[in-house]
Amino acid sequence: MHAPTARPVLAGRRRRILLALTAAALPVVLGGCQLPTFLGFRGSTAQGRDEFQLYAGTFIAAIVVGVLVGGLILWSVVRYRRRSEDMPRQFQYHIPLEITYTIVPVLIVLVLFGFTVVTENSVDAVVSHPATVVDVYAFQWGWEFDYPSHHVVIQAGTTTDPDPVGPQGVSGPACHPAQWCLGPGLVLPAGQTARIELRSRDVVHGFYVPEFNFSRYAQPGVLNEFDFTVDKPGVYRAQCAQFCGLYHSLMLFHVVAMPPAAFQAWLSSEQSSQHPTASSTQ
Ligand SMILES: [Cu+2]
Repeated sequence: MHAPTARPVLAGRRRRILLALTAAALPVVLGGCQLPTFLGFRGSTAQGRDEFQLYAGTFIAAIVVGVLVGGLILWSVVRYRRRSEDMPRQFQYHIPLEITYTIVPVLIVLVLFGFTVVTENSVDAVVSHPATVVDVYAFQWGWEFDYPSHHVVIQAGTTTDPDPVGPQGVSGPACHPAQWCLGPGLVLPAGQTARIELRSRDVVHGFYVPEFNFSRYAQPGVLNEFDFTVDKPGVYRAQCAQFCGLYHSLMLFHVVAMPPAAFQAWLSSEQSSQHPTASSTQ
């Protein structure tokens, strides 16, 4: 039985703990600072940023649940530690409590599921008029990037080119530092929406661009379509993420996002260098 004066003391302590927690959380919430990355990428595309929001939100929810559960466990261990040989009060038929801890996790899962569906829909959405369309083919062991509107083909296989440093079709300042330029370059216009049409020529491969928070299977007989809207010009490392045989680990590529004008200039120069006779007769 509690003494009648214990309640205000407990309430005061609870208020102080709540104030301390609020004070600790306020700088993060109101400070205008960015969320931590939680060991992930913020996403360098419009789609990748949506993924990051979902990932960060899920991570924060997990931290809140973890701290709450861990705190309650610690509190009950200390508060209700053994003090005598008497049997403590039993609560196994506390129906309201049991209903609460059944419903709350179900609600958490439903909320996370809802956010996941909304995010997946926005990431999978394709625009009706992309700025460019690239046919991407994965094969053992390399990548091919076709720009059908300009008949430009960029291809490199790591078995035929044992030193894949240096992209085909991309050179100069876009390719620094060189170690980020492994494999062939998938060149896209920055700030515009590009459509990728992904296929495999043989086995299942994985098209993975870590900084885009994006991975998709390249499956034989299946066309996977998706859009990228890369935020800024830059070079983004990428690789096959599905074990596909002997040289899987060398199946690297990279995405080069260029300002739209530079992208068009690159496309035109590739077109004239790959089809010199066609361009001379135009
Ligand atoms: Cu692979």
